Amino acid sequence: MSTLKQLAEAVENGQRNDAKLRTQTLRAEGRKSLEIIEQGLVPGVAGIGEKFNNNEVFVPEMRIAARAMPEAMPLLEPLLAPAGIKPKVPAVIGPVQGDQHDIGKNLVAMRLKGANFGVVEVGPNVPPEQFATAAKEPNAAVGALSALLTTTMPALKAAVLALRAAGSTTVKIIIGGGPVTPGFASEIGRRRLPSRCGQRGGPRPATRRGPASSMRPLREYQQ
Ligand code: B12
Repeated sequence: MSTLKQLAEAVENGQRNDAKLRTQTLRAEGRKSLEIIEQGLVPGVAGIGEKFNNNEVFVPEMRIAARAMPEAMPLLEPLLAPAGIKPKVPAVIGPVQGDQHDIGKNLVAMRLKGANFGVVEVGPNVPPEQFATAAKEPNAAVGALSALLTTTMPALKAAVLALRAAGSTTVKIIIGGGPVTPGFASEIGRRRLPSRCGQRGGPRPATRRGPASSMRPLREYQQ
């Protein structure tokens, strides 16, 4: 028997093995993958962020807690992105230059895979030209970029410009990360994409015509 709260605490305290075991137990007890992520793993990471904010812990503790997440995620990913489905829309995703935060990016990548995108993951800390190179070969239709630091937000714009300069004028861009606001998105030229695009229920399978958008509560923007 394990609870989502106990899982969150295990992540927050950086207890990797415990986090993994609790994730396994919750799955075995019939909890849905998304429920485990959204109500167990993510609150655990948010909890350590709160403590960091209040100067109760410092970077080393935050780093230890962050490592608990990749222990648990591989147990859930196959359930969100079923095997044997040929991805329809190529997408490239990564945190921008100077940004090491990739937990949220990994979650978004999982959701994109689950919605039938062929996801190329790069980074973290991805220079603009690396985005362009990564997008070229699969002829990516979607560029998904993140910045978790106020100081790396300008790199979002540089990455978008690089993707466009590489010749992909039709690439759809979605950006995300804590400090990203609708105001910033329009400042760098994005048009806001409604969070669920009028859809009901879970992710819509991707089509060649563009990205599905149902990764609530992600902040999503499209140019
Ligand atoms: C874990 C963590 C770290 C880990 C990162 C490990 C890793 N592999 O990711 C480590 C310890 C390395 C770290 C380092 C630092 N961190 Co830090 N970190 C965090 C923390 C606690 C959690 C981030 C996280 O993973 N959250 C959980 C995920 C699920 O949420 P998320 O990332 O926001 O993702 C969601 C959305 O943003 C969005 N999203 C995310 N990515 C994408 C991508 C796309 C395409 C889209 C559409 C959406 C999207 O969807 C996700 C799901 O909803 C936050 C605090 C917080 N509460 O956010 C601080 C925080 C982001 N860090 C902060 C700081 C200051 C730092 C350091 C500078 C600390 C230091 N002095 O060294 C360094 C910077 C390192 C660097 N160069 O990047 C500050 C940033 C302040 C600011 N506004 O600039 C925060 C907010 C802490 C704080 N309260 O002060 N950090």
